[in-house]
Amino acid sequence: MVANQKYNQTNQNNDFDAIVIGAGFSGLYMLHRLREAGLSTRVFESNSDVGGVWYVNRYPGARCDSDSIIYNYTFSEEILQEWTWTSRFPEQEEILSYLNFVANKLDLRRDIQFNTRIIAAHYDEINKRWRFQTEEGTSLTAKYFISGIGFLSTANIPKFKGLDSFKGDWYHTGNWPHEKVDFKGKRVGVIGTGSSGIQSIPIIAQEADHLTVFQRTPGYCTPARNHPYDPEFISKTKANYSKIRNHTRNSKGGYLDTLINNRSALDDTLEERQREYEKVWEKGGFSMQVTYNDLMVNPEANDTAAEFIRSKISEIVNDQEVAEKLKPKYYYGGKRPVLDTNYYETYNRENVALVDVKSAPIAEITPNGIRTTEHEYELDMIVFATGFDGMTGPLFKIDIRGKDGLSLKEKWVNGAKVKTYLGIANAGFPNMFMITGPQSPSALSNLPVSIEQHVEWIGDCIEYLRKKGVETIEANIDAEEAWSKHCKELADQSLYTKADSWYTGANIEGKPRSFLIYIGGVQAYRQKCDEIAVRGYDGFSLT
Ligand code: N01
Repeated sequence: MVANQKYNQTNQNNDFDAIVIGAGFSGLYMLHRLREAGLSTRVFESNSDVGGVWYVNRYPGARCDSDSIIYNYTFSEEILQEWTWTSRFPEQEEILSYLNFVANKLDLRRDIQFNTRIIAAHYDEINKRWRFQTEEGTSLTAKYFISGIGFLSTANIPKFKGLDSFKGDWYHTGNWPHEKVDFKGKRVGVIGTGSSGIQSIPIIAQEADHLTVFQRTPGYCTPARNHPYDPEFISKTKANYSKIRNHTRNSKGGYLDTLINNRSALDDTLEERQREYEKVWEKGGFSMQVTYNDLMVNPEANDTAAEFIRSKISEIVNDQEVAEKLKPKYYYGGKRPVLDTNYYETYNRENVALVDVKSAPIAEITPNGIRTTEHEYELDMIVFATGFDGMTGPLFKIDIRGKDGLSLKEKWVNGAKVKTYLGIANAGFPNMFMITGPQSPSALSNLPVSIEQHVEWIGDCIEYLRKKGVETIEANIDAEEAWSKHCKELADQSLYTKADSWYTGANIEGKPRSFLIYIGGVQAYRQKCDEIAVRGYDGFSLT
């Protein structure tokens, strides 16, 4: 309890029913839901406005790869009808405008404290309240603690020797400046070829004098084929939103796509498969993943899709040596696939070079550029598209302590033994809820669908506790064990765990490997969560 004592002089005015961290998609809806239920709620946000990941990921080309018409809240018919998306895959700026529109419409800002980072959240067992501390030293208390910080909000800047000595400017895609970065006349280096790199590389290449891409692992890209929406499509969509919502909630990933062929890829001949894959390639989006029913479980079936994409790379890229370097060799989908716009075509430009830093890793950043173990590349600017410390990273940035002063980091053995109940709750951490926490469908789902489900489940749970006069809710250890085991068993049957990626923590040096996503799908997950609620919160202790 030592850790809790330093917060004992809490100001009475700083006491709330609920404190939510983060004002992105999760925190905004959580605030609305709890306010509607009559709880005094305060959201803390380290940025200066709403938006979460869409506030900070302003890199050139940043856009979402969920269809815009399902990348929104569905809880309010009024909001659905008043907002109009302009294209299939929305740009960062448009998503941020959408979140601002929602925040204004629901008058959310009055309960959000911006520019304020919560650095500690400790559970006070005697008073049964969470005690928080901001970076500036302000203390606050609340009965309920809800994390809306997401799982991709901690930028990963690899610890390259010499970064401080670099004479030019450098940026991380996940923490991009608000003013335009001017690449004109510059020799730019981009490190990283995940979603952020693949979206930004074609745009930077158009503007920069020269672009060098430092690739450690290539991605599997399929064309986005983004296009503006016409008024007829929009009015049809608006008339059909309840059907669309029903569809996404009862699907596997919360997307519009459904399984195209309910058979193995190996049941078709090579020619038949080629025809099927060509169709989805032309259509654009993520349909490749749902062309057959065994692409993510059967390595041989998976290789047919992988090989199709590899053959496309050879067709698009003129220089076959470059094409070979761009071809991924791991399972398709093992790392998150990427929707691209002119990505492979960019390597046909004269001002673009690809450097393989798997065979010759980056040794250091020098005052004039990047030195690999083979060569020094002179650069005026470096873009780190090196991703995030996913899943546990954002939670570990806060000193979260539950009963007996045990920290979440200790409980989860620095990420080596993460155990949660439903990805929402933790044994030993009463009245704490995580939105899209580890072991929920999170990254393998369309996030607004998962976020709405979590927020509504948590909101309903808190209302239930208040109605029944229950002071605390806490996950039981055996329920947590069983859920974590179930998540692992499902994941082990898939190919997701077989590649090195941020899904498994392999992107961060020294980070323990574990796959922390429930892969059973949003429909099965919702059903499970609802059953638990109906049984009076089975697997939780209510006191
Ligand atoms: O990050 P990533 P991201 N030396 O981790 C490389 C979501 N998102 O920001 O693969 C050299 O995917 C690393 O190499 P490797 C989405 O969920 C969505 O692109 O580890 N290279 C990799 O190539 C996505 O999956 C959207 O070998 C190094 C790259 O950096 C997630 O965010 C848009 C390195 C990082 O790729 C993360 O995407 C953007 C080193 N030391 C993001 N360290 C959309 O909705 C890392 N790398 C479209």
